[in-house]
Amino acid sequence: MTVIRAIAHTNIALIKYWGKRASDGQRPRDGQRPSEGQGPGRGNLPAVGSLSLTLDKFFTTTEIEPAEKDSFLLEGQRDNSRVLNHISFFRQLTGRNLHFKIVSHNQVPTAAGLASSASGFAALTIGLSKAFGLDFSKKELSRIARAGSGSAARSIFGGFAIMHALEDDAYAEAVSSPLTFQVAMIVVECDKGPKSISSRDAMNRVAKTSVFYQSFLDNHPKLLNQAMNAVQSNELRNLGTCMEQSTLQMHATTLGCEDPFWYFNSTTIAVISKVRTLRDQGMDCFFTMDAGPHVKVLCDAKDAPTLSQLLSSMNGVSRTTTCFAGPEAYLA
Ligand code: 2P0
Repeated sequence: MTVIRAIAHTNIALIKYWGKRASDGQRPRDGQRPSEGQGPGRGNLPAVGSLSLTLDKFFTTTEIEPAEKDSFLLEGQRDNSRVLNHISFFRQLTGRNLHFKIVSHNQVPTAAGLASSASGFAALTIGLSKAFGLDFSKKELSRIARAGSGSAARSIFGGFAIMHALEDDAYAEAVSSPLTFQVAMIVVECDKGPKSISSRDAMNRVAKTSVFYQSFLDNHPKLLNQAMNAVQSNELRNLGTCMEQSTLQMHATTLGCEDPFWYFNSTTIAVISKVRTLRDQGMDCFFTMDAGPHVKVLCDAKDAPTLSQLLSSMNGVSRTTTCFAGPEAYLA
């Protein structure tokens, strides 16, 4: 077997996945661990659906070749039990006792709230699928990617993708929309270095102790539905409004924990304020944040050069990257 090379692009959730489904379909109770690592259909089920945009500029490249035993290097560093579990899952699925050397590179700051696990597990999933001689549908690939990392299910697809969170299953599918080719997303880096609390740890803390988590769950279906309608009917403003509500509701949950925490820093707040001011002045631009201090600004593609210039000159902003809709995951 020659080396298999898989590439997947990162995605940013416009409507956020935040928290995992407990085995009984309720939020986890004290002391109850969410199910994880059990493979498609069962492991790592999100508590809510989500809607995302895959980006062109940030991606993971993963090379897979046969070996005596499994190994995984990310940017030259030995890593990570979740990846090794993913290989084991494919062995169990196929009954084939194959082992691989896997080497990944991120064209995205690793673990900085810019969704490197999404592109990482999507690339790994399509690469391993090929390595084990499987021919899965995209829906099935997205299910398997999800077991590795929830957001990875959406990176199997290009453009907009919706993640369906069912009672005992979850997978993503593509959403076609004229907006795919009309929007840009400016990634505004507001800090350097890795995030302080991983999203997995954060979600678990929120689900167990946040007084605001149930409100987040209760309001989520309506928001997802409105955002889907906006994407399908080509309404950037409605989409942007739902997107901002979703991110603020997600971040509010961290403030409601017994041991509160937050991902914002002063630059994050300044950038959000600037986006709101520009909107008041007539520009269609909308913010979102994930499990890190960076801000992603959704806008009309024609406004991206002006907006990027305005945001990159702000104090504390280390870099801006203007992204457009990216492709589905593929073998190169
Ligand atoms: C999202 N995030 O929808 C949300 C919004 C971060 C904030 O999915 O535990 O790395 O591997 O399933 O996918 C990041 O969490 O979590 C994430 P796991 P993941 O994009």
